[in-house]
Amino acid sequence: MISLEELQLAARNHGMPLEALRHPITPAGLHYLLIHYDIPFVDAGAWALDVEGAVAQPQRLTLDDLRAREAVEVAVTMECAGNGRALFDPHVVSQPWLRDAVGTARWRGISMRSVLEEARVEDSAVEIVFTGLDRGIEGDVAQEYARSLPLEEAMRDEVVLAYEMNSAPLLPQHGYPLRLVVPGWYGMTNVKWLSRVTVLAEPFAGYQQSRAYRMRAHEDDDGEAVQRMVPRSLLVPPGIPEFLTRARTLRAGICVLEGRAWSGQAPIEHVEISVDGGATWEPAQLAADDLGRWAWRGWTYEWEARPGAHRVGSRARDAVGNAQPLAATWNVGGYANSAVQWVNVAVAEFGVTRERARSGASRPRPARPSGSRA
Ligand SMILES: Nc1nc2c(c(=O)[nH]1)N[C@H]1C(S)=C(S)[C@@H](COP(=O)(O)O)O[C@H]1N2
Ligand SMILES: [Mo]
Repeated sequence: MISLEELQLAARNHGMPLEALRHPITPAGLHYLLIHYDIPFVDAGAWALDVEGAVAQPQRLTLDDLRAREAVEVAVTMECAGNGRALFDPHVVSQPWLRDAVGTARWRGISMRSVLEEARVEDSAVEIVFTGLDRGIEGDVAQEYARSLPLEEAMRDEVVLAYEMNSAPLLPQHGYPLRLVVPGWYGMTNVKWLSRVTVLAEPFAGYQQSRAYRMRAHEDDDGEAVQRMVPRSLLVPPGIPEFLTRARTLRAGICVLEGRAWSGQAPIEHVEISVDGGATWEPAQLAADDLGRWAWRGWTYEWEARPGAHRVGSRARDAVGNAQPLAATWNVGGYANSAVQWVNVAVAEFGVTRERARSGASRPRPARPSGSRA
């Protein structure tokens, strides 16, 4: 089961409540959070970004310098590579995500390429390392959080050094004053509290690159680097939840199931729905993709919910044929568990709200077991 240490992580690093899938752009306070160490306290007046290494023209850029440049904005769905980890069996000890480590924001800042062009990257360059201000110890290694990108990825049009999230300065927990945003890649790539950009003539071998974030079948396996998000769809759990178990109850009749789907590999092409635990599947209706290529795509499905017990789920496929699996492949780090989300729904003729409204007011409140107190 989950230890107190994992609970300690889970209480700091919260997910996005799935009902917030209704928002095309996730309000900042509902966006998921993942912070390996501590949130640094940054004095933006004293802060500057250093661009150094294999460049002809090293740069030191203040926040005012960055804000004075041409701005770009992109809506991006970000998902932690560990999303779904707690659903793996055998259990993987780390941040115990269920499925809610995702969110979509509008990130505004300057294009990464413009910074690299100004610094005049040397011909020897192969990778760019992004280093945050936060420090900690992980796998016995004291480190600053740092991740690299191949040069050609860093030069992509839509890669942004962002100083705003949803039209406001970054919140401390999301990387104030500046973070990297790499659309399509898993969350760990998007280095927060950015302090240095270092151009390297050889591949980066830092902890978060060479030890963490690799798809390893067993402890001695070197594995493949985790990079782009695999397809996933999530649905807004229908009906109302029971407080403790979160089991869902829905009133019989037409229920429009809704959710969103995304893939870092290619655009979402198809979402299908099952209301019988996977025995049969029907296509969902895809919404217009007005947030652009790098954000999730909404979908709906009209369900005529009949009384009884149902198991509802959605499955996404992208334009290069990657499909969401019914069961994901276990790996040491517990990454990329994009297995279909099944929601058990009890459909009742009248629903429970009506029952409560009729009987709740006049009766004395029954004593509740302590487990159900907020
Ligand atoms: N400097 C720094 N950047 C970081 C992290 C971190 O711990 N330190 N966490 C990474 C991980 S694992 C994820 S999933 C995303 C989470 O971004 P968010 O908290 O803004 O949603 O930030 C990434 N960037
Ligand atoms: Mo993450």
